[in-house]
Amino acid sequence: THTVTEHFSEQLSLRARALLHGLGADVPEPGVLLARTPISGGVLLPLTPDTTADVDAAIGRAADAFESWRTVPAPVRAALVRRLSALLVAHQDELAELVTLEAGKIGAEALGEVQEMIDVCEFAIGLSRQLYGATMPSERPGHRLMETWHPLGVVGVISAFNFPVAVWAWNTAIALVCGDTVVWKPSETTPLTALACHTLLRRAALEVGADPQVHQLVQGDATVGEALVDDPRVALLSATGSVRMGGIVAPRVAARFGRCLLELGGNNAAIVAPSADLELAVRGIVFAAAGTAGQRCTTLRRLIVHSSIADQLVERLSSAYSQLPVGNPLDDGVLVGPLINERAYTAMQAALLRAKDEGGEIVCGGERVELIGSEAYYVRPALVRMPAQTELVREETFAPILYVLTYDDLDEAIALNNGVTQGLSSAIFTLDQREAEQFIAGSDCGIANVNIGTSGAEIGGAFGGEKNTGGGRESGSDSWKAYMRRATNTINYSTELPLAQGIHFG
Ligand code: UN1
Repeated sequence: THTVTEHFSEQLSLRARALLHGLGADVPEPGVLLARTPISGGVLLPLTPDTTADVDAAIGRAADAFESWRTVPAPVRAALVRRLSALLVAHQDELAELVTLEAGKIGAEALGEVQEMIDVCEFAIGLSRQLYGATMPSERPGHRLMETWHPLGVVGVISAFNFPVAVWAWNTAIALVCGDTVVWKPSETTPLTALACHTLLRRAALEVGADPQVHQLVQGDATVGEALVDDPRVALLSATGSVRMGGIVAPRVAARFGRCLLELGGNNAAIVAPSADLELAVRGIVFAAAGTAGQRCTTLRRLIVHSSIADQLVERLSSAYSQLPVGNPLDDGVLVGPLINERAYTAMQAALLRAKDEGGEIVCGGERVELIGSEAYYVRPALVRMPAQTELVREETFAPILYVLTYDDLDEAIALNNGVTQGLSSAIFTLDQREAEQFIAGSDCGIANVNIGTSGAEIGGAFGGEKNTGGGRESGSDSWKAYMRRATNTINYSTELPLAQGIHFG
């Protein structure tokens, strides 16, 4: 029998094919890698995964392409990124819709993700004329001491399902202007958006006369990623994903003295102080905690509220939560789309059970909403009061659960903020400048915000976190330095040969 859900899944599959066609990508060879949509749980398209031999060949092509790409002047390399940016502008709607189909993001967030790609392209274009090295005074007469930055080599990019296109763009736009070539292994959950990005970049390369081999796409499961991790031709491995994945990747890359750039889990907290503008805080909290169905690495997972306002804030939040439209992310007005898959749903339910065991009270949410068949996992975002920062609260569950804790003095709140192994993002809501500054100085995270939530960073800043989050920085500011190697140069323009440290030799 042909169910309504099956029929709907077929329509989504046809839509995915049409979008790929519009984006210029060929329908891939069918195989065992199944691109699914979390909207219905159905299959969009079957793809053929790459073998380790394919990965080896792709790294070889990227390594060969590097030999000439590194000699192209950086502002000329930027032409490729400029063309990519123009193609992204032209295809923003189609690519965003593909992100919605494959990752389940609502339209506004999917468009925002493509905007983030365009933004980082613009940043990289400007950066291509600003890969500055320092000069410093030499202690010797007739000498110049300086630093120059050089292309690094092949960059391996491993990305996650939740930002299937923006995180690739952060890495690739910067790596390309830095003179590197890229081999990308996307999440096996989002192979179609990856194919679309790869196609757009290849097209941009052909249109500006750049070598299309500067970018390689390899698709498949962990064995494909491992082939990148272990290959000595991959100079930098930039990986986004779980702490568990980073724990496997980092020592293997280190064992061959490769470089790693890690963006791992977050367990982000916001402190709400007595002086906070509660109306603004509620809006910031709801976007950060329930937006993207709780599936950002920057998602707000812990709320640390001053005990004098806790009841009032929880009430306002629970009323805001009850009005959140959960549903098909293709529909206008929906704010919370599906979880990525059954595993995410099971993990969420297990966490909620444990919360009760650990003395928690589920204020609202957490239940499944069966909207589109039995293989799609829609949930109401959960708000859970906890008596303390228990073991569960210290873990990252990649689902929309916000744990609420209380505090009495700010030092205690900052200690709670820092009392987890992850160190990505953090925030405080306060109108007291002294508290805001104490928090900025005291938070041990890579991101510390005031009067906005933990998620939704702009590309201009360096993005990343400390501790188990991995320590890497991507995107803006001087993150480009991770994608280049530095040489220190001493130039003698005198006729003498004075030695440093005043040494006389002979
Ligand atoms: C991620 O979830 O991996 O700050 C990245 C944000 C986005 C990026 C999140 N700009 O929420």
